[in-house]
Amino acid sequence: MTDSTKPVQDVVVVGAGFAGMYMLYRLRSAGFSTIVFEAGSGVGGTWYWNRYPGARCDVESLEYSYSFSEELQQEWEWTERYPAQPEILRYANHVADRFELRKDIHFETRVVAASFDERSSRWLVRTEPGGELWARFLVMATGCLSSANTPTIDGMDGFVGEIAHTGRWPRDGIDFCGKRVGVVGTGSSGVQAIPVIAEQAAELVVFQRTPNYSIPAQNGPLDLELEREVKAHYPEFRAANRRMHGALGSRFRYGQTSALAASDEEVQRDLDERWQIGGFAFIAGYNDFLRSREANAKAAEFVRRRIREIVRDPAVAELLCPKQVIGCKRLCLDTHYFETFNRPNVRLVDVSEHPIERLTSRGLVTGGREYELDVIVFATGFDAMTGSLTRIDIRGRGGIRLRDEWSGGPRTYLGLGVVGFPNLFTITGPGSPSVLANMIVAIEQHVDWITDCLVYLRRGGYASIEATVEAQDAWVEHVNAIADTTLYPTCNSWYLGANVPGKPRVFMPLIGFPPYVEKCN
Ligand code: N01
Repeated sequence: MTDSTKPVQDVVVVGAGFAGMYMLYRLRSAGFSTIVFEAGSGVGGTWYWNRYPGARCDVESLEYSYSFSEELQQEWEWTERYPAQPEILRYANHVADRFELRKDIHFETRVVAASFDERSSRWLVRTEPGGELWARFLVMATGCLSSANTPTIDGMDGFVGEIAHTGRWPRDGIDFCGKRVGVVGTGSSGVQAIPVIAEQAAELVVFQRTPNYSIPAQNGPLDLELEREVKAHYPEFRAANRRMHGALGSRFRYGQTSALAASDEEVQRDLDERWQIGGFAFIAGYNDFLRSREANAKAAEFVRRRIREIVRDPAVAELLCPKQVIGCKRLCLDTHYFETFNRPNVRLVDVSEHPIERLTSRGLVTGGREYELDVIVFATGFDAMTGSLTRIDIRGRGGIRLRDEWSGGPRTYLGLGVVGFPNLFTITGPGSPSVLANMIVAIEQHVDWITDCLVYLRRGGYASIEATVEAQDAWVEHVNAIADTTLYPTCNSWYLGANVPGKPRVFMPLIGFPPYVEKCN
């Protein structure tokens, strides 16, 4: 029963990243009393925590930004083709100031539990530092990649040097000058950090378990002519991107034919041009790179050839050549990643056969050998898509726990709602395009949907909303059926939860933004 001594809000939003900020803006404009809780001391979410050297968005600046305010998108000036973390964080702060969002955000306040009271149809939300309040609706804007995954390794407490995770980077940074540094992990974070750390450190040892495909970002100062052109037609540009499979990249050509129908020379020419252009469109020249192993092999072999051309030591080049299907783990974009392995101060250590055994006070042991280090950087990723939700003790009808309900993998309707958890919304939750789309576009679509839904409930005088079992079951089946038409499920990616020991292997995001939007309408 609702305790009348505790405050009641219309909505509590968890997280003040790009999702939480826009959710607050929309709810406030629609007249809902709203409080946002944020564990960090500032806005920005993923861009607040991921301050590692080289951190940069892989989506172009002109696209990785809010579209809801014409004034905002006209006045903000990006400096590079892809925005670096400090610039994105400045942008997030600018948005918070411009729309006066901070007054409803409680910083350094972590939501640790939320339970649904069936009699009042309200959520009791508990925070640390200690506090409780009631909310009619609870919106999780906790991000898809925000629960850091640090491996448990014997001896971690005894290492006398510094340890950092890329996703929880110290605010004051780390001075690598003159130091012996180890980086564990070669996903997007490692691929971005390694070239920058290599320039500063005395020695850098990269511990690689799986080599990754990486395409040159071809980053540089923002093309002012392009900026003028985009700003002159921003709404049309945004609309064109929303029609794209991944809600981005409309200014590039996306091929509609099979790579198997083209000659090898044609395919190579196309890949070569796209390698020069840089970015994710590399793999978009043909429509079956992620559907046919034979087609995929053409793009994969192209990248392996480039690696062998770039890396001078043939043994190192071979170690860097990925063997899995290209694109089924998230494609990386880089600035001089493979070139970095030509530096005399950089060494690559393969830990695929001999996992990291332990840390000692002086360093890291693998393959029976100790590597002495002053700093160890874990670029080991995240408990993606579910971790930031299941680490909160969320209890729905009859006290059921989200963590238990999802013990066999996440189950949602539209990635927005969960059976047994009325009045709970998950922005870019599992089962929605989220990480397979431009995140900001996916966020805006979800936030708009949730706002419309709450306005509808208010207008109709409804106290609660919940997905039905049938709708959720059908949705989970739909997400899996789409994934099974592609090569995505064929390798050990975080999309499948395969990076976290013991996590059920379930393909979590929905492939394809435009058909998803249609289903939501
Ligand atoms: O994490 P990852 P990430 N011993 O999971 C290795 C987004 N992002 O932080 O592949 C040794 O991709 C692991 O090896 P393996 C983007 O969506 C975006 O790099 O599991 N190694 C892998 O090499 C991205 O995909 C941007 O065999 C271990 C690495 O650590 C997502 O975040 C920038 C290990 C983890 O790679 C996650 O990227 C950065 C162990 N015990 C991130 N455990 C931009 O937009 C794990 N690994 C730019």
